[in-house]
This record gives sequence, structure tokens and C-alpha cells, in this order.
Amino acid sequence: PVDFSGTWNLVCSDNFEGYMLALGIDFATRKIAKRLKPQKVIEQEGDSFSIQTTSAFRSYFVQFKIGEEFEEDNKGLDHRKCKTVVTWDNDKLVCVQTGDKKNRGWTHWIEGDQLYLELCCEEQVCTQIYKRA
Ligand code: RET
Repeated sequence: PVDFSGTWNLVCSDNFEGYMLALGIDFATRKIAKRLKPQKVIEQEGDSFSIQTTSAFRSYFVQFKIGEEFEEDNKGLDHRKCKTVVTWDNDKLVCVQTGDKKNRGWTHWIEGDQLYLELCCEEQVCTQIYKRA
């Protein structure tokens, strides 16, 4: 089975700007955020996860159990509350964030020594690649 646990550093990001625009993130925040190289610290214990995304500017923390819906606050991002659920699709972690925004969610998977993150909101898809610290 896959283990996402560890510390991961962003190495590349495609269309984060489009994703942030779809979320309605303001201009000033987008200008700062697009230059950031966030670090992810993932703790996985069975089907329990905590994911800390840290940057010099702002950070985001989320905690969940596979298959258990929770209320996500998206604090520090767009602050829109979502009913969120994360499930396994084979070895991919698939998150659906139901709320005001259509087609909102993300998928995490590992290929080789790289962690992939695809972020979706409305018509926008952002793809990020992280490497182990
Ligand atoms: C930052 C900086 C401030 C503006 C925005 C950010 C985006 C954070 C995102 C976090 C995604 C977290 C996920 C967790 C699970 O893996 C970097 C905090 C918009 C998109 C997908």
C-alpha cells in the first residue's frame, strides 16, 4: 500500500493562478501566493491523514479519515465552507469538496519519488509536483 507520510517540497506548479482565480482569491494574495514554494508534511496512519501545507506567507492544515465527510473551513484560502470527503481510487487519494464552487477537489498520488497534486475548481486544473525533503 502507498504511504504518503513525509515532508515534501514543491518543485513545480502549473496553473496555480487559474485555480486561485477560480476560487476568487484576490489579486494581492495571488501575486504573493504564486511565488511561494510550499512544503507539505503528511502524516498517514491507516486511513487517518493530516496534511500541513506550510509557506512563508500562509499555511493550511487539514485532517480527515477516508470515507468520513467533514466540514472544511478553507481558512486562509477562500474561506468557503465545504462538505468534504476523501476516498481511495486505487492508490490515489481523491478529495471532493462540495460547496458553492462546482467541480472542486483534489487528487494526490505518488509516482517514483514524486508526490503529485492536482487541484480542481470549476474549469481550472492546477498540477503540482513535490519531492521528498
Ligand atoms: C497557500 C498560500 C495562500 C494562498 C493559497 C494557498 C493555497 C493552498 C492550497 C492548499 C491545498 C491543500 C491541500 C491539502 C491536501 O493535500 C499556499 C496556503 C491559495 C491550495 C490540497
